[in-house]
Amino acid sequence: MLPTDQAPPLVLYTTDPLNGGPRLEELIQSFLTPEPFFFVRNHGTVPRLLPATYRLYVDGLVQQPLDLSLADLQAHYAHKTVTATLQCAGNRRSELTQLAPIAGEIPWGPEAIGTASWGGYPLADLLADAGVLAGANHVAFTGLDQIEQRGAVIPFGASVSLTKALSPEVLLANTMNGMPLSHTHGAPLRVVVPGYIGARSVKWLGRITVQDHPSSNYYQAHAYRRFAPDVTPETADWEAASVLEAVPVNAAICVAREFSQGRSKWVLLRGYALGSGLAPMEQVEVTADGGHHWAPARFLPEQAPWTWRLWETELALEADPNGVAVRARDTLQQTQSESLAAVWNFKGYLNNAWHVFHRQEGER
Ligand SMILES: Nc1nc2c(c(=O)[nH]1)N[C@H]1C(S)=C(S)[C@@H](COP(=O)(O)O)O[C@H]1N2
Ligand SMILES: [Mo]
Repeated sequence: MLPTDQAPPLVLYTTDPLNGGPRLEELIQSFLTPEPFFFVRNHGTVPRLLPATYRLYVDGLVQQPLDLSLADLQAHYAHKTVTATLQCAGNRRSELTQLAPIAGEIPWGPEAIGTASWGGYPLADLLADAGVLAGANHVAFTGLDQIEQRGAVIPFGASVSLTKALSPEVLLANTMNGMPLSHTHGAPLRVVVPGYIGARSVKWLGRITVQDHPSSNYYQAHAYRRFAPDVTPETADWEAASVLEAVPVNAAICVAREFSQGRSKWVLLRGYALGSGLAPMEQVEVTADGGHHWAPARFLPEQAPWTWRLWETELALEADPNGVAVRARDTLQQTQSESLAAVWNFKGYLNNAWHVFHRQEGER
């Protein structure tokens, strides 16, 4: 393997569409993820939109449809900053494939996650200007990408409830960590929906539609659905399956570094923990014996309402750190499943079983 300072920041799964994430050690180097180390999840080719000709449309169940340039947005709306973690629904999918293969999906380790300070215009402010009409329940976002999907070319799209859309944390972002948004992360404008799966944070935003029903875009109506462990692609009832939305409590071990002190051997563990943002994280614990004994980890000081917490701890350990596991809990006492089998689903979404460290994964 190349030394880290010469290796590119992202390890790619596919190049077109561009999909990749950082090495785990680098993922948790800082509370805010530097843009080069922020995972990239694309369903199609990255569009390179020209700021000068870019328009954002707001339509549907509104009194006054809007047609805005970037200059209009800048002139009429307050620019705010929200620090938020984005996590792909497929984060930690690779562990699920230990139980059964998951075809046609990216085998993400725990690296499909990142935290940024996003700067942008509150969606609620645009909706207030447009005037939401009675009967509206959902706000749909349509991207300007062109994705080949089952013989057709479609944009990426998603929706959130009107209630979430009006929440102050939901932004139309044009900056990331104080820098202009990059093409790969959605320039010139993307949605950021803190607390929800990454797929709701539509990049290259072209249109916002206020409507009485959820988005009928393939990626919301069909793709990102949660099924019980016993459901197969053949038995799946797509319409009845629950829509993925808020992210569950989750944690991962990103670094396990062995060291000795005197005669005893230790391992330094570091990682991240997060929940939906509705409640702060309360505790992270690690176990070296399959869950019989748990030791608490220390949170690093930085925190914000919609972000992960980084944590670390040292464990006395004679054996190598393979098999050490982590679990987290929030102040509502929401926690994680012990077993992968309990959370297994054939699309491999939202794996939040206890994360068991394996050396290869940490070194990826
Ligand atoms: N237009 C568009 N928006 C998109 C996607 C996409 O393919 N096209 N991918 C989504 C998914 S599944 C995730 S997890 C996040 C990833 O954002 P990032 O690439 O900035 O990390 O973007 C979301 N927004
Ligand atoms: Mo995603």
